[in-house]
Amino acid sequence: MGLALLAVIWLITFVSAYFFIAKTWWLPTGVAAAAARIDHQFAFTYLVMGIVFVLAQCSLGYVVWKYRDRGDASKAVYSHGNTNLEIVWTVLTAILFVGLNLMGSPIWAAERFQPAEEGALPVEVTGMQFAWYFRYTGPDGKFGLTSPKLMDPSSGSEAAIGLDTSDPAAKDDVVTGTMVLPVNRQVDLTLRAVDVIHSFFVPNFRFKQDAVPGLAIHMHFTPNQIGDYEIACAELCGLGHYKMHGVVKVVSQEDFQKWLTAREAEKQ
Ligand SMILES: [Cu+2]
Repeated sequence: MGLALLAVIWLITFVSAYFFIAKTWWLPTGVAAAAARIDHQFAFTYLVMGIVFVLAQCSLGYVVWKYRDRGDASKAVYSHGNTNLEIVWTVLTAILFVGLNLMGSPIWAAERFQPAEEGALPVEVTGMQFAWYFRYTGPDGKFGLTSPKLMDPSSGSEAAIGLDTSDPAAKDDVVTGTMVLPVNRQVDLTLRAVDVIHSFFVPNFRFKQDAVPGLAIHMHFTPNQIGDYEIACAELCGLGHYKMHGVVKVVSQEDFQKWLTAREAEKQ
């Protein structure tokens, strides 16, 4: 019986480790400037945790087999365990977790806390049950005012995000249901939410950030490959959460300018 348990534990360990080593289900292609560093950190975390997992499960199987019932069972006694050993593995675990955090956080912090570079494209993303809207400043380079009082999600588009059309700066703002971005230009993102917390997640950009009602959250990233990529909501935000997704089209600088000029012309 002890041997059978050892075999089952080792089998589960090796089979589950195989799927990660073979990358059966893995991340989609990374197409943003920070993607390589994020992937490197991700792979490193998996490698370290994978080694810990395999070692721990192998020792578990071994111990289960070693202390199997040999038919000469003596009475089991309770022991408090080994305090020194407990201190050692708690400290090691703490160092590991804090260390991985310290290694990874600068990548995220650079996108979150450093200001966007000069010439970055300002785009505002608004999440609501259950859609995403994207706003561009128009020729004046400024976002117009919005107001929670004017928000009317059932009307969609400008009314949904509460655009105050009496504000001169709002007159040329372009609001769309599809996100279009120029390749190799930094995007200065502002994230907002109308009703509940949503999470703007573009797996290909390795970008995920919550959109919180009442907050305007700034982040920036740089897409570096032309193509269509999926936007998902990564926060369980209600019954329609599963269908809250959109598309981000990364196009050439010229195509982007053409598209934006056409949208701006529609506003005239
Ligand atoms: Cu959502």
